[in-house]
Parts: sequence; structure tokens; C-alpha cells
Amino acid sequence: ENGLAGWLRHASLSCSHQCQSKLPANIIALNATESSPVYTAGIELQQGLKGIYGSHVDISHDKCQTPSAAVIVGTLEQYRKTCGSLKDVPDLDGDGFWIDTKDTVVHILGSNEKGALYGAFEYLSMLAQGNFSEVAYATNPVAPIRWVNEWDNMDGSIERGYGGPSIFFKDGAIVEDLTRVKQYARLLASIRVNAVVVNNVNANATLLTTENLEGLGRIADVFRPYGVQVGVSLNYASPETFGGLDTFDPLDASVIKWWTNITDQIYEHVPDLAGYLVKANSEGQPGPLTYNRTLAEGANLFANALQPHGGIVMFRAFVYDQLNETNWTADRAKAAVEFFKELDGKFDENVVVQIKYGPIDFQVREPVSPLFANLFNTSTAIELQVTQEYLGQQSHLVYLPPLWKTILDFDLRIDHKASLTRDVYSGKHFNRKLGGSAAVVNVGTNTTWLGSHLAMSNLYAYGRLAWDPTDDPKGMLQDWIRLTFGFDEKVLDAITQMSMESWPAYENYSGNLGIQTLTDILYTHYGPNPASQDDNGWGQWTRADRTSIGMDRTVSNGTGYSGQYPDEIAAMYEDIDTTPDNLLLWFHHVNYTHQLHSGKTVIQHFYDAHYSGAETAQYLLAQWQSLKGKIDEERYEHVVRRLEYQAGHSIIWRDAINDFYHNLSGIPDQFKRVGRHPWRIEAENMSLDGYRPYTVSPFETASGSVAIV
Ligand code: BDP
Repeated sequence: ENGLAGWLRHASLSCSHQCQSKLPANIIALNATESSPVYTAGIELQQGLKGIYGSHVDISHDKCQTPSAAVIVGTLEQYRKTCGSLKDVPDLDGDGFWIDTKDTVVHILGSNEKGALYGAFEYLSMLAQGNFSEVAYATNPVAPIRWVNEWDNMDGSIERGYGGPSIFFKDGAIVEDLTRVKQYARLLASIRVNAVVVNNVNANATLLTTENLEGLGRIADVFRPYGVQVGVSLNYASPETFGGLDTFDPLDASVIKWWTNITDQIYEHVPDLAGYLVKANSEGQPGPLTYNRTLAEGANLFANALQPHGGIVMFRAFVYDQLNETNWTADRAKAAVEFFKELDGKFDENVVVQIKYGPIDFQVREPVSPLFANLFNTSTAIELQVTQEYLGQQSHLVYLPPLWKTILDFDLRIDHKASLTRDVYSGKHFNRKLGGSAAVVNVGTNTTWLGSHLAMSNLYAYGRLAWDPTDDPKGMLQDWIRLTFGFDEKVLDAITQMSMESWPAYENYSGNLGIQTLTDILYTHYGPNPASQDDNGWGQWTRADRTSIGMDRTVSNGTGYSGQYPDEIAAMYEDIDTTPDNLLLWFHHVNYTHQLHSGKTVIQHFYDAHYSGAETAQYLLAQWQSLKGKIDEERYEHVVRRLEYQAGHSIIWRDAINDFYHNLSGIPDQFKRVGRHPWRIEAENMSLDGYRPYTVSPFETASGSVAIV
């Protein structure tokens, strides 16, 4: 149990008589072409049934037999052609499917091949959870775009990757052995993800060499049988830096020709390429603004090249230039709307603007990006991050769906009407065909994929939410637990409780009340460094001084950000009394003694939350330890090590943040804990051969300012 199979373990049920009777005698997969998802579905069913029941079941392809018990998988069309008509199948759309287990013959029928494969995984997921109930239902995706973005570099490193080096690239080329890519394809298909962008948004044009395009073709060949299309990130300056032109101006004829050519070449190697992902004029990346062209003109360049091939451009809205911290009306949170609002309607039909869930950058809590409420004639997708860049980087357990839900379920009140974020990006609200989700995932060669066994619940749930954003975080989690660790009630209860408590705990011991995560901003995005939040050129500021804290983003007094929301929401955030406590410091600059709705002062809330969060982190470890003997040794020990670390690091967090603001404000903790550092072993009180104490900076990261080296 090294984690490689993820939630697709299809572990033996050690089946009783009753469950054996549910074993189909035959698998009929209605496509004999080996690269087809329906063929794959047959193989997956065979392997899954073997794992679950311990029995071999034959597969046939060419005829529609219905012996006493069989499972038939195919598209509706294939079924009608081979087996005749079928009653009672509701309309299917997108990659939807119908599953009916009520008969002796189990029917799994997709609106297309992908849908059929998804249905096969759904059936196996039921069985693997010991669920033999008789069901008949159809399910359709909420949106066509259900992508993952890998941030893999050509040299094999991964930007913000915490699960080892790349499964795709090494030393500037595509790896020879794509076994891990195939295993990843299975995982993605089983959660209905339909495209993967394989290289970093900070893209390297050397992906476009002939040799690498061939390699890309090999990657696509591996993903294709699983219904997962490949996409690539592009570097905007490629015509100049890689193509030898003297410009990359998107309106220049030679540049247009260059991209058209390259696009045609890519499609020769990957005829079903999903499209491009583009990070332009963002964080030092080149883009159309260099030539005074608009971002829409910049995006449409690719849209035109892709259009004949049916590809789409995911154009990222992560563009900002508010880097000067002395100007108090500068606000990076406003950037996306400022850059993109006026371009609404100017993007070609096959362009989708990909928007991070919040206006800054994957923080522990953010309000929804107001850009979703400012684009009426532009297709959009939401960008989530399974990679826990600011959220403990897979060394801390943080189950993310409860955080994502605060965004997906938020009602933006566009035109004073119900307009949930999830209905906006899916295309439903504005009646747009394209839309959906992308998640930064960053799996690596580590057998745990993400660096931690428990982090995989986030990837699993991402796929489920991309299909149906109304899915319940706890329900999805429990499916994942049963598939990953079996059905022991104690295991189920403990991991459920740990996971559901994990995001609130992390928020408690990192950044509270909407102040951002308070990690090191300068580079690592890891560990406490509140001082870096007001001394950086990244536009992530807390505006903390001796008496007060928070970014005033009101229209009346601050940066004006709150005015970017539709009226009702703008009014709510403009007014300190109607701003929820958990976003108070996002929108308002207040004294540390300001009283929250809860009755506490801001500073006392900080102190208390940090104690409470760190305490929960100790409890996460204890809960896991109560499962010893109920979980295989290998995964048990791996998780213990992570949780022990988290328990310790949460105390560092607690004391660092509390000491920092205690020092800054001079306001004592009502309960006199701050400064005393309970539960810590002080380095300066220990003696250990070969180590010596040294004074740390920033002071708050070690109690007594002393650590050992
Ligand atoms: C930031 C990451 C950086 C990414 C950037 C992006 O720190 O590594 O390149 O986002 O999303 O969160 O483009």
C-alpha cells in the first residue's frame, strides 16, 4: 500500500455469498479498438472486478450477448446499433452517462465514449464501497471544461510541486517510460477530468522542438484511451526567443504565421489537442501589452490558430502590476477587473478566461474574484489549487472542498438576481456553451502522487466538484475514505473528522479574519512570516502597524475594490457592520481593539484562534494514532510522520504570529498565554553534540529568538 493506486485500489471485498451473486459473468465492451475509452472501460471493469471479487471475467466486443448476468458498456449509439433500442434512458449531454444496475444485465451507457468510461468507474466505485444497491440514473457534467494544470518544467522540476519530480519531463525532454502517466490517466478519468495541461504556466518554449512535440504525441497516446486530452502552456515570446523572429507582437503578420505553423505542427503530433493555456503579462512573463496590444488581441492570436483544429485557449486572468506598496490606493486585488472588464465581448468564441478563485492568490480565505461578475459576454473557468501552495504544502492536512465551497456557492447577486459563482463559470448563468474548472495539481513521481496520502482527497473531490459543484464535501470525502482505506467505521469517522476540521484549524493557526495566510510571501509561501506581508513587491499587504491592521478596500475610504462587486455585495462589504468577521481585515483597516460581531477584539481573536488551531492540530495526530492496526503499516507510518510534523509546525505558527502581533501592538493576551510558548522544547535549554544555538531572523519564528544549527 504505497498510495500509487490512489482511490482505485479496488481492494478485495472478501465477498460473502450474497455479494458473489452480483458478479457479472461477462463484460461486453461495445468497441474493439484498443485506443478507445470504451475498450479501456472493458479492461478497467475486468481488473476492478478481479480486485474486488477475486474472479476473472471475460470481455467480448463484437456482439451483444445477454447471458444471465453481464455488464454492458458503450455509448448509447453503439448500444442501439448492436443491441437494439432501450427504454427509459433520459437525455444525456456533454460527457454524461446512464447507469442501470436493476436488471441481471448492468447497463453503462455514455452519451459518448468518455461518458461510458466514467460510468464504468462509477460502477466499480459503488462495488468497491460494498454498495450493491439497485440504481438507475443518468448524470451529466455541469460544464465541458474539467481540466487539471500541471506546473512541470522541462528539466523535470515542478513549480510548487511537493510530490517529487515530474512524471512527464526530465533533462529538457519527455521521459521514455510513461508508466506513471498511464496510472495518472486512470486516476483522472475516474474523476471525470477530461484534459491535462502538462507543462508549467511559466512556460519554456523548448517544448516546441520537433523532438519534444513527438514526445508530446507519446504522452497524448497514453492519455487518449482514458478520454483525457492533452493541452500545453505557451510562452508568449516564443516567436522571438525560440522562432528567431525579431518580434512577438500578436498583430504582426510574421508572428501570426509563426503561431499558425507551430499550431499545425502540434496538431500533427496530437490531433486531439485540447488547446493552450496562456499566462501573459503576468509576474514577468511576456505578453501583448509589451506591444500596446490588448490582452484580448493577445488571446485571439491563439484562438485563430486553434480554431480550425477545434482547440480552445485558456487565457489566465492572473495579471497585476500593483507592486508599489507606498501607494495606499494601489490594490492588487483590483487588477483582474481593471485589466479584463473593458475587454468583455472582445474575446473570440474559443477563448476562456481562467480566473483564480480569489483576487489575490490561493489564500486560506478570500472573497470570490469579482471578475466573475464583470464578464457577461466572455466564457470563464475557475482556477482552484489542489496543490497546497499557501496551505501547508502537503506537509499539513488541509481538506480543501469546504474552502472551495465558500466560493462556488457564493451568490454574486448580478443584476440583483441569484447568480451563484458555480452557475457563472459553468456558463449556465449567462447561457454560454464553454466554461468550467481547472485545478493546479502538480503530481510527482512520489508514489503518494502529491507527497501525502491524505492530500489525495483534494484531487478526488476536485474532479467530483468539476462535474457537479453541488456535491457535498463530507459525502465525497467519505467515498474517498472507503475507497482508499476500507470501510472500518472507526477509520471512516476519524478521517472524516480530521479532514473536516483541518481547513478551519489551518486558518486558525495561520491568518485569521481575512488577513491572508501570513506565510512567507517573498518566495517559499511556507511557514509564518507576517513581516514579509508588508515589505514585499508582490502586492500582498496587510497594512499592519502598531495600532491597526487590514487593507481598507472600501470605495469611501480605501482602494475601491469593494465597488467591483454587484451593488448588493458591494454594499455588504463596504459596510464594516455587514462584512462577515472572517473577511473583516480583507475589506477594512481597523484598530486591534476593534470589536468583532463575536464580541471579541481583533487581537484577542488572533491569540485565541492560534491557540485553538494549534490544539486541533495536536488532536489530528491523536485521532490518526487511534487507528493504529486498522490501517496498513506503510501508509499509517507515512501519515504519522506528516501529522507529527504538522502538530509541531502548528505550534511554531501559533507562537510566531501571536508573538509578532503582540510585539507590534503591545496588547496583552487576556489569558496570558502569549509569550510563554506552552508545549515547546526550547533549543537554548538543550545540549546536543555537533549543534550550536544561533539567533534567528525574523525573531518570531523561534521562541526566545534562538534556534540550533
Ligand atoms: C503563484 C505561484 C507561482 C505561479 C503563479 C501563477 O507562487 O509559482 O507561477 O502563482 O499562478 O501562486 O502563475
